[in-house]
Order: sequence, then C-alpha cells, then structure tokens
Amino acid sequence: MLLIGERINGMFKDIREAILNQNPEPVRHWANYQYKAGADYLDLSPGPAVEIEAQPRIMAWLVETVQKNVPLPCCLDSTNPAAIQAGLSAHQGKAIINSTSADQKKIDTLFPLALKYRAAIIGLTMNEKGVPQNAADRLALAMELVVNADQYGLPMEDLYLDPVVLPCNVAQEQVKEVLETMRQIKILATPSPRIVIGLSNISQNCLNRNLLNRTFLIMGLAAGLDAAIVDLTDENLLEAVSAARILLNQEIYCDSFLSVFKKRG
Ligand code: THG
Repeated sequence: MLLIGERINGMFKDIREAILNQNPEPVRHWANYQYKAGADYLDLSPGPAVEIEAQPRIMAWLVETVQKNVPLPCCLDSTNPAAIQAGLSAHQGKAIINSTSADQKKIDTLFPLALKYRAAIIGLTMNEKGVPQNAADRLALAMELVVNADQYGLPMEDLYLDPVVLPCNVAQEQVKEVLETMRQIKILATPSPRIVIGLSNISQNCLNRNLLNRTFLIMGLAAGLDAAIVDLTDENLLEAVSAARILLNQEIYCDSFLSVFKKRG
C-alpha cells in the first residue's frame, strides 16, 4: 500500500505560520521526517487560511521546497484548480491530484489536467449535495468517476477513489458504509480503480486517536484499500502496516520482519 504523509497541511499551526512567513524550515523538517519514516508520497495542502489568489503561488512553493529536500512525489491537496495547476507545473515525477468531486464541472476541469501532466487523480465520492450517507449512493458516484475516466482515457490505475471517511464520533453508522463502498469499488471495473482515504479523519476530536486510526486502517486494508493519507509519526500505525503487508502477501515474510520493515527509507 501507498503511504501518503499528511503533515504538510496548513491545518497545522507550524505549517500555517511557515506559509504566512514564507519560512521553508518547517516544510523541510516534515518532508525529511516523513520521508525517513517511509512515506511514498507527501500530501501538500496550503489549507483554509490562505487567500484564494495566493493559493497557486503557495502550492508551487510547497512543491519546490519539498522536492529540493526529498526525492518524493507529492499529492496536491486543494479544492482550487488554479492551485493544482500551479503545483503540477512545479512538480517533478508523477503527482497525485487531490482531488475532484463527482461534480461534472470539476471532473471536466481536473481530468484534462491529470492527462496533460500524466498525474494520478483522487475522485471523492461526493458532489454538490454533499457526502452520501450509505454505500449504494457513494458507489453511484464512484461509478460516475469510473465512467468519466473511461471516456477521458484516464488509465484506471491512475484513478484513486476516496469513499470519504468522516469522524466516527459524529457519523458512527457510516464507518461500515465506507468499508462496504471499498469492497464494491474493487469489483466496479477491471482493472480495479484504486482506493485511498484520509485516515486521520476517522478520529478527529476523538480520544485515543491512534488506536482508532490503526484499527480502521487494518479494516480498510482487508476491504481493498490501496493508499492512505496518514500520520507518519504514529509508530504503532507503521508497525501495523508492516504486519498487514506481510499478511496480505505484499512483502515476503522474514523472521525479523518488524525490525526490517520499520527501517525502510
Ligand atoms: N481525503 C482526501 N484528502 C484529504 C482528506 C481526505 N486531505 C486532508 C485530510 N482528509 C487528510 N489529512 C489530515 C490531516 C490532519 C488531520 C486529519 C486529516 C488532523 N489534524 C488535527 C485535527 O484536526 O485534530 C490537527 C491538529 C493540529 O492542529 O495540530 O486530524 O479524507 N482525498
């Protein structure tokens, strides 16, 4: 599975201040930290505090600051297509666009960008009406994204569907709907579209976050999850991922597997 580091996000105070002061140090720090901890991609989000006109410049600055320091591709996290475009043009390697909703207008703006830059793209199973409450309605939106990918000629392995994880303290009954959506996405097309989630959403404003996060990640992996935006400071999570990779036959078992895989990167 792909691990996408969540930490370079304007939602966090140190990153928000780094952006406002154009101070690259915290961005460098978290790029290096997440790289060493085994991230495959780094999610970059200017966050909600940044003025809309400044978002493209800031996304490009985040990409350049990160890629000057670590050899990792980025997951460009913004609802603003101009910021995505600026990030893509500054980016080296295969980016992930994060994200389009299932709104046709958004798809028609962002799928052509994915094709132009040969980027992968995350499609959220939500639209202008919000996030559907059950698996069947999420799946209908997943299908719309798959049909559009087919029509645009976007390779299925470049489409990551996101069933939209909500905090379990406010949407507890939706957790199993998300898992069911994952199982159904896997059989929606051949080859299967990929599945990604923002893992830490599940535990926002909850107690014992790390336990909730890693328990849900393992349930997701059993349901076909391919990638997740995660907290790479959570060593218990990374240990559980190492074990899951063995049990899902994604890595070859060796007697000292935990110590070996934890030292990756
Ligand atoms: N899907 C996709 N992209 C996403 C998400 C998703 N990007 C953003 C988010 N969700 C994933 N990233 C995070 C990053 C941080 C947190 C949750 C998800 C988080 N932050 C602390 C909080 O809110 O409590 C902030 C703590 C602080 O301010 O220090 O939990 O679902 N495609």
